[in-house]
Amino acid sequence: MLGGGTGSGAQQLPLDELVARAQQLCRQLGGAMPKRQQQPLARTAPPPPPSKRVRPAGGGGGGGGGSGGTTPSAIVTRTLPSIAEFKAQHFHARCPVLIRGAMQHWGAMGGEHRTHGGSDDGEDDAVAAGSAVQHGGGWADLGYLSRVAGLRTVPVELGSSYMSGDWSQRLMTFDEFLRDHVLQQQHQQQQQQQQQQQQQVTGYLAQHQLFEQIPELRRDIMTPDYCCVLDDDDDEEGEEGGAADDAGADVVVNAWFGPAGTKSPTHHDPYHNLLCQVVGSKRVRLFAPDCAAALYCHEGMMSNTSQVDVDAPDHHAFPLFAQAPSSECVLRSGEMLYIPKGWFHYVVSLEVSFSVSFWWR
Ligand SMILES: O=C(O)CCC(=O)C(=O)O
Repeated sequence: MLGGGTGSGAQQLPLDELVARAQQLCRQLGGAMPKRQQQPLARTAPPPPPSKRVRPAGGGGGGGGGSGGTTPSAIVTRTLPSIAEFKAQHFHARCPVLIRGAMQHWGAMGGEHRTHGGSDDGEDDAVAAGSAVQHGGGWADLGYLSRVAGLRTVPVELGSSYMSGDWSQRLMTFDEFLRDHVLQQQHQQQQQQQQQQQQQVTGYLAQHQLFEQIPELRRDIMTPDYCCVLDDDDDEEGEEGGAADDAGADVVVNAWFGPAGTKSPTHHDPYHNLLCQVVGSKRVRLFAPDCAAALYCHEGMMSNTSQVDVDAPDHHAFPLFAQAPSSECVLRSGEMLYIPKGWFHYVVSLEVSFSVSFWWR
């Protein structure tokens, strides 16, 4: 379906509606997202690209293997902790944890779960389109994603990172994104010897509420029960730390889909986060909130984002960084990482990667 075929899950929309929907999506992004700033789309054709994040002068860049700062420690790993364990040992303790064994039932993973989305949001359409589990391969099968989402318009970030000078954002169809930024890179990697150092612009479908836009894909994932754990002053969960019936009611769910080499600079968000890795893997480095001084955040709009490239730090400009303790993991398919509210995170994809983040307060 790449290159413009017709999928049963896709729709052709008039331009006006497309722009209106893009505006709505961007408003949703803006309402929930402190990290990436945005400007409204003009209601004219062709629409200018939405700008979720303000670009400061100068930029990030940066390279590969961990260097600088103290040597990161390993992030604690647990297999399917109970809600009570998660709450006491990680949520209240504000202690990151990598959780295994909590996603294999997702349709997106090729597992057997599909939520019952209710009668009015197209369950029958989704069945007709073929769910991930019916298809068997989950989201690792890009053909399935193309069939369900191929003709839909999505905002794609272009450039090495959202703080780099070359950063921009463009609306394109999901199929164009797959073809030009995901498959293209896989193809180049397979043919490395023929690669003429041709600079491929990194495209990242980042921090986008794709599942509001495409309910078929929402049915392939499940809000983790851990998201029902709240701070004691607004604790509404079930008795004895059990999951509340409306677990996930106020959870913001974002998609992060891209090739190897996408980079999210070190930043923090005002949400607890379960970053769930569906396809591929990412290297994630974490710094506690009390490292803020050593991370030299930008001033103004991007004051949640560090100026330090943690993989290639400038120790003269940022001398305190060398003392900042951090922890690190490679987050692999089927694993979720709990990032406590306010913790700084730096994320680099190691291969084609599709993650889903669940943010809650
Ligand atoms: O995966 C990424 O690139 C960044 C994820 C992130 O920043 C988040 O989930 O808040």
